Amino acid sequence: MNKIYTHNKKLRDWVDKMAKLCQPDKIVWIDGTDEQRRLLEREALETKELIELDQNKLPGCFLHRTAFDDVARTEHLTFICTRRKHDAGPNNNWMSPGSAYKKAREIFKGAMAGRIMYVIPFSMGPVGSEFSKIGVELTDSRYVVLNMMVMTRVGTPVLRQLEEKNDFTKCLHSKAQLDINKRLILHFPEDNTIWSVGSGYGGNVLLGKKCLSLRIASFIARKERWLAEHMLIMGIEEPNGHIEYIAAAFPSACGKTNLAMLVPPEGLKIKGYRIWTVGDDIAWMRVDSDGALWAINPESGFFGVAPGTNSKTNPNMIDTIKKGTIYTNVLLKSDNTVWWEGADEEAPSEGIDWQGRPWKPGMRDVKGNPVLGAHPNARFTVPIKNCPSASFRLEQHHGVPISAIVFGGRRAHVAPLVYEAFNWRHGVFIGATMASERTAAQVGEVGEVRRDPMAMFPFCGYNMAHYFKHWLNMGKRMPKAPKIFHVNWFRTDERGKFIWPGFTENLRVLEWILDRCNNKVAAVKTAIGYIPKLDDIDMTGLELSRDNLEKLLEVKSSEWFEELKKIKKFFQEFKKDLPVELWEEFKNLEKRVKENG
Ligand code: GTP
Ligand code: SPV
Ligand code: MN
Repeated sequence: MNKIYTHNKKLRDWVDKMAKLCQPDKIVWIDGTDEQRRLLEREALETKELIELDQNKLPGCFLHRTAFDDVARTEHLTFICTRRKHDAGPNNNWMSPGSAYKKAREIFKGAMAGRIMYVIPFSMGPVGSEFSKIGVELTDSRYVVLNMMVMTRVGTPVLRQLEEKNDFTKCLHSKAQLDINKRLILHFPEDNTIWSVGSGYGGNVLLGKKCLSLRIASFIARKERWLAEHMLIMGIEEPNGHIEYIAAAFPSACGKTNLAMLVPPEGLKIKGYRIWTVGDDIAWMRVDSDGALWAINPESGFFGVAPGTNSKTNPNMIDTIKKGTIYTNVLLKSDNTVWWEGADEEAPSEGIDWQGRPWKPGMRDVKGNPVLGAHPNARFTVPIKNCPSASFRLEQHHGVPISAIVFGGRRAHVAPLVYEAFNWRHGVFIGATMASERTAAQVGEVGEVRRDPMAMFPFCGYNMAHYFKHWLNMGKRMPKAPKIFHVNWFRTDERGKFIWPGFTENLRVLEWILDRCNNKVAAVKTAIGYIPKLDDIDMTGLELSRDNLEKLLEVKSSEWFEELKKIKKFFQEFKKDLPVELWEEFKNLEKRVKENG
């Protein structure tokens, strides 16, 4: 064992106990220094966990390939292990803590033999902020250590915090055999513990992210009366220099990263907007003494979707990932740089695909489907500070005040481009009834519409009916509650093509949202909420017919009747736990849709 850097007995005892179980050859404490990171990189190159990219073109950049069946979060293997099943709710897979520990212990037993166990002390949120939470992850994966060093604040400063308090999330991870049949992602909110085994992929193993910052944190947040959400946070600097912040919840791979760092479109540039990125995935939000909602991003890096990222869709990200980036499951070009579907350049004439096989454009598999160079859920890990639009308030312990909460989904039909809730309670209903087409971010059928309340369905660490109640209560405690909106960039026409150009152009919709927050424009009342008057969306420089804009904002009663049926079915799953306020909102919506015919 290398030097123990802590006097914290609870931490030392736990590390010892887990080492006895996993039987590593050695224990290494992560101090978070550049020196240690470089050593880990060198070792990872030797073991082939990482491939070195061209260090002139892409300094500090590496490529990692996962196992072919370990490419996304495995929700069916993810469990909330509370003593009572009811506390996990119908939204979660549940296992009793006793049987979960027992099952996983069998897989962890001796799993680190021949390997090193790394001890990663990490802070979610600025070190020392009273809003931050500390975790310690034990892992036998260098890839995990290197990713955690980007995504969270790690090392000695965090251990120093732990000298004074005993409160940390115990996170145990082992790749074990990377066997999908022996893979478990277990959360024990009552023990402040996470056990993940058998995977080496992103959200399954970077335990500070979805496991701690959403599933465990949401459980804690309900008790401590704050919100842990799957939301981006961005600042929109108005021409007069004033910055308004919004938080937006879209399901996985539905556009958070892209929106959080957008560059204003040509037509609006003259107005002088500037975007500041605070976060692209997770927001922790509290009611402050001023009665407003304040948010921090607990992470310090992006773990973003590569395919589709190019200098048109996301120029800031293209700048961000030129250095210090770990690429996962993208295509390796013969010049030792990387490529993915939807990158700036045409497909290279040859390369090595995400599974490590020789690749050429136009290749087809046995079923006749195109063979992709990069996996659709290929990602990059990169520090936020690389981003040209990184907010200057990232390290501020207090975060930023939120003017608007924006919910959004990927819906070919039903949901219009944008609408506004009548009030907080109605806004909670809109969030609770969100739905979206499945993406490649989780294992399962892509395209299928599923309910994904507040984009938190896979991440709420307790009974979602209680989560809805918590949201309703939060509104009552906030004299200056943000306004709530819903957006949908993904409406399609008869031919299945997106009507709205999206990406940079989304600022036009945010502009309306802020105008509404500042009572600058009136709106049209519809059955589902307020929608913009056509002339209130600034279309300068955008070629989109008025006809199409009308189509984007259309609220079709026939579609909403169908939607109501689905919402009812979804709500019924929560039985008596569903807050009556949401059933009231349901009835109100039903009535309004009927009145509209
Ligand atoms: P997670 O990291 O999984 O939580 O996802 P995310 O919400 O941050 O998604 P991201 O911004 O990475 O976007 C995922 C996919 O959506 C990419 O393929 C984007 O190209 C696409 N996308 C993002 N914004 C838009 C948009 O405005 N319009 C359209 N049509 N596609 C978009
Ligand atoms: C998501 O799936 O929402 C992500 C990526 O942000 S992962 O970290 O794998 O959860
Ligand atoms: Mn996410």
